[in-house]
Amino acid sequence: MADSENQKFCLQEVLESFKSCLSPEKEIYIEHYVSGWRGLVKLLNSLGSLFGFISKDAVSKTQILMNYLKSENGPHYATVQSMVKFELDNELVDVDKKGIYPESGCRTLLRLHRALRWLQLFLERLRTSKEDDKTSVMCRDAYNESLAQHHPWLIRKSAGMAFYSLPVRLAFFEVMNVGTPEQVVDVLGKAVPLLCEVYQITEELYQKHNLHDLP
Ligand code: 1PW
Repeated sequence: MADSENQKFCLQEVLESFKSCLSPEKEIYIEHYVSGWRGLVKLLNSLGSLFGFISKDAVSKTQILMNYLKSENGPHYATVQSMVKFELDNELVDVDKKGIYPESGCRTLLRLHRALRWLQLFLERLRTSKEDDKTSVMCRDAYNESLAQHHPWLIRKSAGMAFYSLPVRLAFFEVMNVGTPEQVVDVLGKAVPLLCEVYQITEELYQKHNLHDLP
């Protein structure tokens, strides 16, 4: 595991990465998208061993995208938009569900994109939560509303077990590493709309190119 993934999570840092993600033309830079996810991996790693399988998957998907960025085709992977164009133009995507390209950039990013929706729903619940609200319930409800629909039974069960082990609300706020609970709520108020915007742009792009069912 890279050193950076052992470092402490900081919500502000993730916010900065997702902020840098958007170009003035609202294209999404993959490098910053990935670094936002690398920040989130630090959060997952601080949540204990039950989150290990979740963190591992996020690491492997970010690694696939980084490898494309560093490859000779790197410039085509600068933004999500250019990646979609490049992979579609060169028939590097399983649009007809044949499963020939199980590691295409488009299908890999689709998984992270779905997970981003989960995160967005969870953080919004956290932001508006009351003192006695349970993080496990917020996380589970957000998961059931989003990512769970794409997961088989075994993963849903494992995820459900991991959620039970989440720290209680105030301890979770401390994990966010931005100061008092009021400051956490404040940063969440900036982070959630940003995640929402990045999510929405990707969602529309995938809809336009009919990429939502990539195997
Ligand atoms: C408390 C903070 C919550 C942060 C949520 C972000 C975690 C997102 C990763 C979820 C991974 C769950 C376990 C892995 C499942 C994979 O099978 C699945 N990956 C995802 C991201 O949904 C599908 O990938 P695959 O098997 O088609 O390559």
